[in-house]
Amino acid sequence: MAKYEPVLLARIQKPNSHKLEGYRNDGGYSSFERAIKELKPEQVIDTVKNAGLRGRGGAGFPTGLKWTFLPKDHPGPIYLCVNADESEPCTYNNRILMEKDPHQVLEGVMLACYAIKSEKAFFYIRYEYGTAFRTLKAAIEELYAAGLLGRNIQGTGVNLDIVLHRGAAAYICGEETGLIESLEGKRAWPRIKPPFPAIEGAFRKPTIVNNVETLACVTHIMRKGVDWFKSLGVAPDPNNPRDAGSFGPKLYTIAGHVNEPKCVELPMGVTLRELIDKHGGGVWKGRKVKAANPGGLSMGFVTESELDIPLDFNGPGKVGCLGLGTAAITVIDDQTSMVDVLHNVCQFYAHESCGQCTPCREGTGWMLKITDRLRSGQGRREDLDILVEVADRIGIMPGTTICGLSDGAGWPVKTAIRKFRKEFEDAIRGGQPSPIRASLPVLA
Ligand code: L3W
Ligand code: SF4
Repeated sequence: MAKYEPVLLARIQKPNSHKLEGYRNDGGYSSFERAIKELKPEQVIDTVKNAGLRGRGGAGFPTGLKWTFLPKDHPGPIYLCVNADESEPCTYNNRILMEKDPHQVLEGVMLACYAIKSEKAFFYIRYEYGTAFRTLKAAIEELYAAGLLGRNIQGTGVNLDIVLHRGAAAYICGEETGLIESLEGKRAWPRIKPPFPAIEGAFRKPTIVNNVETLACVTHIMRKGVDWFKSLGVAPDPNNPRDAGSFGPKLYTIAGHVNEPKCVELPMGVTLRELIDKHGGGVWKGRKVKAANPGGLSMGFVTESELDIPLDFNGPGKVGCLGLGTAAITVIDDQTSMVDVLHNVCQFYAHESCGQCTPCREGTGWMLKITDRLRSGQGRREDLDILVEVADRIGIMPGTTICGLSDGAGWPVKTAIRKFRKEFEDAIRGGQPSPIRASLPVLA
């Protein structure tokens, strides 16, 4: 492949890349000014639809299509919520965009608001992201001072406010209806859908929730055009009439047991192996890959022999994972116990389940108890089948829960047991506690 020139990360090495002046000098906000002066909102929606942009937050839902779900001729208000509650383990692509080039994200927010006829955007940012919060706050203030936000922007009659809202420090705040509840000042308990937020969202008004990277892509689609966006990535599978393709640039984060953890921008469809070996500097300490997450913990695990799958919206599904998720790669080396890894995973979901739905609350707790037993050398032969059965039953897909957290909790368990079963069986047969267990607190 010819050398790829980054677009989303193009400016991050520049001095003061977060400041309005530099962004303006690089052509920033020209797309927004052109849109509000020359284009109808529907034209912006059509452009984003034609580009085939799919959401970068995890589900890959077509962005332009989501915008069209808003009720027609609604008297308003209509809201945009920016989902910046980035909490999927090892995912930090949004943080880099917000800290290093916040104006490209804000221009996407402004274009999206113009497209959906919203006069107010709520920017919900993960509590732990202090630097990004301060950077965005300053960037939004710059926009008000420059007359790019507020009332009657540049005499066009367009009004727009952006409200920055600091999150409540829980994984579930990133689930779109949990985010909305939290924004409204309540506990982030996800809502039953339908109604989807596009019909009834923040403050019971029609609301679009989009991820930070998705909105940054909107900026570049409006600047560089549909053909440019569609020239990158992977075209729809001709054998699958429901496939919408995986177009455009993508940020991949590489973490775990690699020599050079980093965030890289590449066209959709790069393989896991290329990301680990070429961009992540290979596995640390001269070791080999045992397992990896192809796109966030919730997607499940792949084995070393599955590293050649392309990371587009379809690739991970071909090896039994949930999907591309957040495109966050976590590498696990061949010296690491999968029993320990899975125990760590189960701790995360049991802690983060909001507890509303019995299958999720109890299921994540059971999975933690069983993996704790396996780690302590007290595992039973039937434990592995029980784990898979619980993981299979607690999802929104079989329809037992309100949100997707329970699905996300199940996939790493199912894939770890199915793909590394012998290692778990050996641990049960050996009856030895994990060697590092002695230094860790025993869970109840
Ligand atoms: C109107 C319909 N709107 C769907 C909208 C819906 C939402 C979007 C996708 O995310 C993923 C999970 C993990 N009318 C609609 C409709 N929509 N049908 O489309 O909806 P959905 O339900 O497919 O997914 P979701 O619940 O929004 C779940 C990923 O998120 N995940 C990641 C978490 C962490 C991060 C992060 O750190 N950045 O995202 C965790 O599970 O991939 O598949 O807007 O309203 N008929
Ligand atoms: Fe809460 Fe889990 Fe139910 Fe989601 S599935 S609403 S996290 S209990």
